[in-house]
Amino acid sequence: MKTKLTLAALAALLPLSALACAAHDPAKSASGPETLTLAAMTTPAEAAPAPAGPITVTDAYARSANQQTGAAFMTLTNAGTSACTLRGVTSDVAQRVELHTHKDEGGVMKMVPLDGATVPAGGSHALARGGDHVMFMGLNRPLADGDSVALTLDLGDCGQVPVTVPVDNAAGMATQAGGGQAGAAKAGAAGHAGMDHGQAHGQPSN
Ligand SMILES: [Cu+2]
Repeated sequence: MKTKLTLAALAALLPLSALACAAHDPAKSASGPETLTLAAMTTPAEAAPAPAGPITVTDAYARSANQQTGAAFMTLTNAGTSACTLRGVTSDVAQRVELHTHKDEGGVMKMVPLDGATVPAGGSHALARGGDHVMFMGLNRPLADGDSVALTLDLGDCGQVPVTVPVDNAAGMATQAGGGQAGAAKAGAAGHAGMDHGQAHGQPSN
């Protein structure tokens, strides 16, 4: 009854052509307001992951080795009583954001995709130079010192954790940046067999 009254009121304000459309598809027209109402009622409960989850993030920083790629590092600490696993990271800073780790293969450090990084209950796990890291591929903007990058960490049952990561390009640049770049370049596409971002990753930018 309410819906009909609302439609009638709307129809009175619409031109004849629109009125005809509404008349031809009353079900569709009627579903609009109801859907909106439902969404308004359910969104708050569903969209608010527990803000005080078990995971805290410290010592986070991001850097880029060139204009195409970058990475973020941080320490995740789990105050909970069960392990949490970082499954993925999202950000609008790059076209692709992936979890990677480094793997020593015959003395050559290769970057390989990582399914998840587990943070033990009551413990911590570091995403660090030469190890696990958040990889940015296809940067949408340059990462300049003083900038910050907004990330959302997907920790599954442990929640979605938003993090604002400051850019510090100088952090460890002399060691790992050079080594990582050279290693990845030497490894070539083999380091990313099965991945299709070899070109954007570990090779000198133009
Ligand atoms: Cu990587």
